[in-house]
Amino acid sequence: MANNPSRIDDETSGDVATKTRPKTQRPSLYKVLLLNDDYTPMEFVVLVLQRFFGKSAEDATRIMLQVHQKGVGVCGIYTYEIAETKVTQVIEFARQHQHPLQCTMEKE
Ligand code: TYC
Repeated sequence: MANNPSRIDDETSGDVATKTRPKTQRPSLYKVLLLNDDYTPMEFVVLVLQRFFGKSAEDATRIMLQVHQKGVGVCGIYTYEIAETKVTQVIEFARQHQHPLQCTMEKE
């Protein structure tokens, strides 16, 4: 009998109300780094930073000069697979143009 107050529902008696709070994990991030060398033209490095990392001419020039002076510089910070793709694209583009430019990634 649906409305009988003395009847204990077999389906729900003993159930405990719970509220699940889904744990979302943020992915690890990786810095993509450009390395200095003595042969790659400065204009080529600026082009790489604009083409593959979406930098303005000004930002690209600033990052290129930092790499030139300090030996290494950060092009961008990405999740693993995006960072890996950028590294591959840069190395392949440099290889096609016969420049020794090197690019690598490092966990943040
Ligand atoms: N050092 C290079 C030159 O004098 C320029 C350069 C800058 C090369 C940054 C690589 O990642 C680099 N032509």
